[in-house]
Amino acid sequence: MKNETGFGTACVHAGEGHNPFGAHATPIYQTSTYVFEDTEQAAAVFTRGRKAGEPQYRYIRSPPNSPTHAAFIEKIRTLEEGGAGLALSSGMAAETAMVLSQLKKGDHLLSTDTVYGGTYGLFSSVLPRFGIDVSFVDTTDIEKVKAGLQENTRMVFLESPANPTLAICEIREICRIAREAGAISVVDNTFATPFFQRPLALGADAVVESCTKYIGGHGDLLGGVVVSSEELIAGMTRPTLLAGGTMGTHEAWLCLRGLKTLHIRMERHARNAMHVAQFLEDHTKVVRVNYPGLASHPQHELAKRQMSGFSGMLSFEIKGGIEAGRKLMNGLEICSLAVSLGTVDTLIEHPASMTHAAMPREMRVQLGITDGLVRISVGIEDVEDIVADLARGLEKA
Ligand code: LCS
Repeated sequence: MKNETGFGTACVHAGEGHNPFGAHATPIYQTSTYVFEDTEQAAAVFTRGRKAGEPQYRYIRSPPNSPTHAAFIEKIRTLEEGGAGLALSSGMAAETAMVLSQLKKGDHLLSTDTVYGGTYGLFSSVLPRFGIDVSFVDTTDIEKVKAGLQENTRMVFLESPANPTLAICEIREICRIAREAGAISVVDNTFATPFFQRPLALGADAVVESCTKYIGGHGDLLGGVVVSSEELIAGMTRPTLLAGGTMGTHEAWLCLRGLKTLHIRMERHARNAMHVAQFLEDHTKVVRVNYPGLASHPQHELAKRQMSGFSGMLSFEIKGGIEAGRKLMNGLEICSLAVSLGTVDTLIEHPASMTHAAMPREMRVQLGITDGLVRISVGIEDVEDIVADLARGLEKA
């Protein structure tokens, strides 16, 4: 579903307006429930809305939840070029809603091997308890994806760029192969955001995203979203409301506001990240930098084709392993030592002991998540200050 306006105009305007009293900003409808005039109206709202064609606001857990949620969903749906969406309480809740509603006992899920540690935990330790078979495959290699598909594969889950190695897989081709095999394809678009990558336009059936990151953008909320076709979202709505992981209203409003500046923030995140990546690549204490914008990235050409920019995340391997990494991370003043990502300020972390600690060590090492790997979510500060901070820290490492 192509946008009628430019991306930046959609960031600012999509979903906005239609507010009572001429309110300019969309209000926070801080209410749990909705009042009916009589039982007839109540019954009508449960089937079709207050008047024909109006949304069915009735209780906060039931999509469309509230007018604030609806405005946020309309904005993100427009940006991701999907037909409909659902707002969840976290990125993990969005993934859980996705798998709970689409998979059943006996089905197989094929997932990218390099995924966020929480995603790995959900897929590797929770789903098998419900009889869902899961395998983790190197999705940077199409042949391995083909070989990994099974008779009972019903979902292919991709994370690209992947957390924390920034590995990139060929979304269009994998989605095509998945469809041929009778599986739906889901892409975690958290790292790229719709500003740099639109998985639905590349052929994916659904997008999941942690709104905690770039969508909110300011590190002050927890949220998640699913965007897909109207049909798939209609099928997800009831299991999702029954599972209960709805986004809070204040969070929906923060996401709505955050998205208004997505295009501006992402440009600056990416520009700064490129600068930091180049600085690190030239530094004598750095062994390797993972950033899709560098010519040295193994899928740099694919990233150029598939994405319109390289976003703000990078990771690098420091000489001297974990000890050197500790000295670096403890010696910084502007960059904060913290998990999460996609915030206006720069965050630095150690995946092996923090975000990816739940992954078995052999698997981590095989995926390139070595003990000396450091991840940076490059913020929108003046890049000279970020680089100076890292330079000081690396001196101590
Ligand atoms: N998908 C990706 C790619 C993520 O990086 C995360 C969280 C999630 C999904 C889950 O989102 P949440 O439930 O936290 O909203 N990633 C984190 C990280 O790298 N550090 O802290 C959280």
